[in-house]
Amino acid sequence: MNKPEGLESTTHLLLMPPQEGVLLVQLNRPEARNALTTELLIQLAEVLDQASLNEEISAVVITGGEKVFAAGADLKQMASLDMVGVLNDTRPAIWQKIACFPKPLIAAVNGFALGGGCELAMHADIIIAGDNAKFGQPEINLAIIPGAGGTQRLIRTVGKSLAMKMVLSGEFISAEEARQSGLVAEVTSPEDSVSRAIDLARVIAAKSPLAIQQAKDVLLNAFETHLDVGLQYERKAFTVLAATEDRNEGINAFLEKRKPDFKGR
Ligand code: DAK
Repeated sequence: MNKPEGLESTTHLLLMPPQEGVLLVQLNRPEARNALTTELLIQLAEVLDQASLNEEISAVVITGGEKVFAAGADLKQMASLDMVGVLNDTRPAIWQKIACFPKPLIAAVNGFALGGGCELAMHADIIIAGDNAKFGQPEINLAIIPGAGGTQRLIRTVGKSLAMKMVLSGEFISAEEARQSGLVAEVTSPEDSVSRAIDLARVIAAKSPLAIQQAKDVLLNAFETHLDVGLQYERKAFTVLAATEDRNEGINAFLEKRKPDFKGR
């Protein structure tokens, strides 16, 4: 399959041509352990923006290197930012774009996911980790704190005690600890993490894109709201889906004992 228009590898990202609705994006700054420069983040946000508009893409897998997923914010860039520089920094807006990607995003993490690297993994909807993965928020060692949602997403995901331990001590957790705490969905061998993430993304890509979009939206909304409001939000989304062709197709296909053919309508 040819690469869809606008979806080409960039200086910091390698893109594999989408197959079965899944785009694979690999962070590609091995010389700097995939440290997240502003340029890299802009490129990632642009790729996700293109992917969100592209009907050939139903899900995205993001990965890094074999030994380092991403070493966090680029400290050479960060060193030059004073307080006014941080106040005027464009990166929060770029992170926000990544957070708003409406299609499923799966991270396949091998090796270190540190600081902004751990935060990037937490922007994914699902994390598959190689058993050599290490997750950490070591910003405290630099006399700073996480700045791309690390404090907020970590505590909501792993709970207070572990989040406090990671953020206050800078200590890393293993892939298995990350799985036990709910940060990671599955642990595989390092060689298998990307293929497992792609397989899972393909399973998701075969569903109705409308139902997937609504499910992701409603699930993420649970972080933002009280249970009663979240339940109302779920009901509205459920109601909206009742008006789709895909929903009729899904139920009819089950009753007629055949595979559904979802059209995204
Ligand atoms: N930035 C820049 N360069 C880095 C880097 C980083 N984060 N991490 C590694 N490198 C560079 C090293 O400087 C070295 O470059 P050269 O000396 O060759 O020029 C090269 O990559 C290889 O590094 P190592 O020799 O250290 O490689 P190892 O394989 O031995 O170790 C490592 C890999 C990932 C364990 C280690 O490199 C490491 O500990 N790196 C730093 C991890 C870290 O402290 N990360 C937290 C960064 S702070 C915000 C958004 C986000 C953030 C803040 C604000 N806003 C929107 C407000 C996030 C902050 C952070 O992430």
